[in-house]
Amino acid sequence: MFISFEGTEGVGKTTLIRKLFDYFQQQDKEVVLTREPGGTPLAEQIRSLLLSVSHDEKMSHDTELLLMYAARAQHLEQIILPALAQNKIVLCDRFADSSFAYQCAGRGLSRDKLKLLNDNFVAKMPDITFWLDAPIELGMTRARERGALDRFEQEKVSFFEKVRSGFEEIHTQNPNRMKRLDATQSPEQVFAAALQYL
Ligand code: Z5A
Repeated sequence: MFISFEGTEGVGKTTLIRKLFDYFQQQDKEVVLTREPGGTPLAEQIRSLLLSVSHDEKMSHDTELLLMYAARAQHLEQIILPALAQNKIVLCDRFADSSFAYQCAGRGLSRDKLKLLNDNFVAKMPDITFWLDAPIELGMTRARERGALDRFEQEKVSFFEKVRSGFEEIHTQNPNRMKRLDATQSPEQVFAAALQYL
């Protein structure tokens, strides 16, 4: 089973994934915990490029989109597809829905570009996607308590509002795959809701 976790920054994806990872391990299930962009050494290098704020030039939105998919292609081939072929559970912190929400809804890139990439380079979509949803300010406050901000985290609230509406749109169009979780609840409540759904 391939399970992805989506949402705007600081909503608690990583916290939930760790709890589910521990839960599945206690059940003696074979489970892989991974993330996007990243998940392999090469894809993690691409992640550094994407998140770094130290570029002398502004990264174009098209470059950002293509780097996301370069990392994803590597991640799918090296980690996700082999793990699924071995009947492992894959828990993935963000996947292709983030590209729709951030690059299309957020940055304003065309859906045709995204469709072209998804059709050609994404052989498998998640079986279940948890969308952790909370007001933008709440996630920002949680994330900002950690310190230095990456290139995405430096965006304004208005950008993240567009991203959130992107996730809302995916949810409306894929009610069977995407489950919305109320991320304003405590980590324990979010975990319990995810587990009950699974
Ligand atoms: N991106 C993209 O644009 N296009 C793509 O296709 C992909 C990604 C795949 C990196 O992602 C960036 O890449 C991302 C979108 C872009 N940028 N943004 N924004 P990332 O997942 O690494 O970055 P992130 O979303 O900023 O992750 P995050 O800030 O680590 O958030 P999180 O994983 O959802 O939250 P957390 O680490 O579990 O929790 C944050 C803090 O809140 C932490 O101190 C927790 O202890 C606390 N927390 C967690 N849950 C709770 C609850 N329920 N109550 C109270 N406190 C909580």
